[in-house]
Order: sequence, then C-alpha cells, then structure tokens
Amino acid sequence: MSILYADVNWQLALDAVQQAKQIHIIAHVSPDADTIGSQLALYHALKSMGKRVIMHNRDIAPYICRYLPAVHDIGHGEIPNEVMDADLVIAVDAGSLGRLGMQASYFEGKMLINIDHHASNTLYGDVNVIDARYCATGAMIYDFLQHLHVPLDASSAAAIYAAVLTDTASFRLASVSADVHRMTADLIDAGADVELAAQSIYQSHKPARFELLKYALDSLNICHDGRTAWISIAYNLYEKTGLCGEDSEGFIDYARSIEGVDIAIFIREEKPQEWKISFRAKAPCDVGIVAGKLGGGGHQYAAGCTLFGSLDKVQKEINHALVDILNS
Ligand SMILES: [Mn+2]
Repeated sequence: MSILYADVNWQLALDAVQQAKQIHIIAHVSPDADTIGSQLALYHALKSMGKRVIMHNRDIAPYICRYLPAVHDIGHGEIPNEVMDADLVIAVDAGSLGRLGMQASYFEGKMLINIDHHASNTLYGDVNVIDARYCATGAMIYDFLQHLHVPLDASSAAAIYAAVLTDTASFRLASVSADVHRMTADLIDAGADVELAAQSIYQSHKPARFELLKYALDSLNICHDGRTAWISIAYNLYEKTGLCGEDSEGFIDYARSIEGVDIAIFIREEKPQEWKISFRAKAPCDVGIVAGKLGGGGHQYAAGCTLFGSLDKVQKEINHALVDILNS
C-alpha cells in the first residue's frame, strides 16, 4: 500500500480515535456508495483495532450496496440509545452538518470528525479533514487506514472499491490518477471482487426502473446550443411506477453522455413541489459553483441542490444560475 496524498494532516483525527470510547460513524442522507463504502471500510478498520463502533444513518443504504460485508449492521431512522452514548462521531462524505440529517442537539458533548472530499465542505467538525484532490471519500479512508496502521482486509477493500468505482463514474473522471489505479490494484490484491461489484452496482436494477427511464428520456431537452441536457421526472411518475429517487440514480448519465453536452441536469420531484436537482459536468465546467449559487453544494463534476415550486419556476432558477458558467 502507498499513501495517495502524504501531505494530508490526519493527526487530530488519529488522536480523537485513540481517545474515543465509543465511535459512531455516520453517512449522509440519501446515501450513495461512496458514503456507505467509506462508513463500512472505517467500521471494519476501527473494529479490528478493538474499538466499540456503531454505524447509524438517517436513511437506509441503497440496494446497490447490499453485497458489501456488514452493510446490514448499519442502522437507520431514529437514533437508538447505544448510538446516543457515542463520544466520537465520524462523518464521511457529507459537505455540511445538515447533510447528516440529525438534530444539531445530537452532536452536543460529542467530538465530531468530518472527513470529506467536497470543496464546498462547510468545516462543521471539531476536526476537519477535507481534501478535494481525492476522487472519493473512500480513497481518503484508504489513506486514513494506513495512518491508523490497520492492514487492508477483504471487507474494507470491497467497501473502498465500491466508493471509488461509483464516485469516479467507473474510473472515467479526471480525478482518476495513476495513483488511484495503484490504490485500486491494492484493493483487488486485498480481496475486492471486481465482478461482484459490477454485477451488484450496475446489473441488479429492478425492471420497473426502466418504465421510469422511458419517462425520463421522454423529457430529455437539449438547450444552450447543445451544451446543456435536461431530464425531469415529476412526483406523479414515481407514484405511478411505485419507485423512489434511488431508482432513478444514474439517469443523469444519459444526459451527460451526449456529444457536445457540457452540463447535464436532472430534476426530480421528491415530494410535490420539492425538487432535487443533480448536476453532472464535463471539464472545464464546474457545477459545484452552479449548485452553490442555488443553495446546494458538491464538486466540479457532480453537485446538487433542492428547489421549490413549479417545474417551470425551478428551470428558470437553474437557467439563471447557469448563465455565468456558460458564458465563461
Ligand atoms: Mn463522494
């Protein structure tokens, strides 16, 4: 193993882990495979150090993560008492405190470590290890494990592999350096099953997902001289198909895959009049800036925000936020 970024300061995080009696590792709301993979890899590592560790999130882990060891040990929903007793909370891949979906009072009297690769991170932790050079928070955990002197086992390797695979759009982003591939080689050597990951993450979708995809593709609209591609799904279509936001994960990639499109925009109505907006970009556009203008966050290639009102109103607001970036 070799460290991806040797200049990152993990010392305060290491000290906090050493001193902790009970550790709660938490992922962000609507969790993706990066936050869950990071949570699991850290869980396995801290357990192997003899620590008392609990995983608990607001929302259930996505079905694409079902194959990862210990994923069923992650609690969700209301916080049980044993989690309340934690003296250290480690948040992974969450750009702001709100993204953790917990009452602020929960964190009172607890040390909070914030480990994340989003440039927009609000530094809400007592200890913040934030570095946007990392392709995934999972890759940060890979470095953290080495500082903790925990050997990479097959369970941690599988979890980090899932995180890196998904956050790099299957190793297709500029964040994928030769070092990222060297790390991936280590993960495979340690037991990460590449084929199982591909089948679980990319080839295990419900048939109903494709009913929803038909609607999504029907809504495809290419604007700004071919530079932006928009997809939207209204709430009633989720109701009609019996699906939820998780089932439309990845639809935005169809929009981004179009020649000449710099920015893909996916607008889905999570609740009536409440729209979750996702942005995906190709270089050199930075959608983290666009989402930031709309009260959200993210990084250069992937970002998001929440907007309210009619679809028309929401589209206008997004258009307004896009002006500068499309003219630069
Ligand atoms: Mn991430």
